[in-house]
Amino acid sequence: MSEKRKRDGSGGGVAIEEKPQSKQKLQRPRRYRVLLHNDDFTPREFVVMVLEQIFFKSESDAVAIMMHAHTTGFAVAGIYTREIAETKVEETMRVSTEAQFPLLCTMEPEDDEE
Ligand code: TYC
Repeated sequence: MSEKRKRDGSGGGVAIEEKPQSKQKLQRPRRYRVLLHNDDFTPREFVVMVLEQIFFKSESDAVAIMMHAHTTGFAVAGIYTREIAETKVEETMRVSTEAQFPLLCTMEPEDDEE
């Protein structure tokens, strides 16, 4: 990150604490959990296909994640920086809407504190 971006506050989504230069820490960009929610109608195979094709999971991981959502109500499909998480949510909602399934995909910050 450039000195200019630190001073003008345009940190591009990366939180920089206002501290004297010597104590400034580089902070990790915030990460987000992308969640797949269970429903009664989306076929299991479709959820597995989403996990393989959008989240790049192996078949065995995809089946395990799908079954976790199926039995507990939701599952973490992956953890990503904000823009990547947003894209995964958008792509998942696009394919499920196109296929006319009610599969719901959301995201939430990994660390809930400010
Ligand atoms: N519960 C669905 C069924 O029995 C399968 C399913 C699993 C749907 C996971 C959504 O996130 C989900 N066909």
